[in-house]
Amino acid sequence: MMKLLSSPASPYVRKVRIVAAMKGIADRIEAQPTDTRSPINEALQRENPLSKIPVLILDDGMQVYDSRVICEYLDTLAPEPRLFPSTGRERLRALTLAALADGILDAALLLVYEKRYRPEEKWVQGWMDRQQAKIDAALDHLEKAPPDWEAGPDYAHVTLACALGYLDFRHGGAWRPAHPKLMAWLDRFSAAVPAYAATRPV
Ligand SMILES: N[C@@H](CCC(=O)N[C@@H](CS)C(=O)NCC(=O)O)C(=O)O
Repeated sequence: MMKLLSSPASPYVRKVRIVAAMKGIADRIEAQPTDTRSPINEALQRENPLSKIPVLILDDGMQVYDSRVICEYLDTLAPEPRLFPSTGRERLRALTLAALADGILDAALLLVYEKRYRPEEKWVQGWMDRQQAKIDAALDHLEKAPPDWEAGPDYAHVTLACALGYLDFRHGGAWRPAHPKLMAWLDRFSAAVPAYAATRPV
């Protein structure tokens, strides 16, 4: 049995859980609740020196991170559905969209960490505005032409859905009114991938 160092609130862990469900291999992975808030969690640091989750621990003890690498590994464990296009422009398109969605997530997480780990008198508004501007520009770009899929959603779509889900969870869904096409896109994704609703963060 593989182990996944996890938290139900983590959007990066959510990506992995959705991919595992889509590949039909969720029962081969045991979630191991992992604390990332304490100043140092030595057990986590031993598995990943960056002290970040998710970490997938393979049956032979090998540690795999980060979420993209884990998802790409899981994609090799069952043939269908193919979640990472193997070559060419399709692969480039998927990885670039996934990088954009991960970038939204990274900026949204930094905004949460600014408030969680720094005292209020040290919050830097200009820096927070800078992160928010990245999120807003990425969403505006995606709103012009939300990414479609043919056979079914792939890894990039999973990543975007998790980014939007995190904006709902930690940022009050403030992205929604200005992005109606993306809202409809997320509804379509959710209908196509039941694991999305099943992994709603708590
Ligand atoms: N690029 C990483 C990001 C992982 C990440 O930042 N995870 C957060 C939880 S949502 C974490 O472990 N944070 C603890 C920390 O940064 O100290 C991935 O895709 O897995």
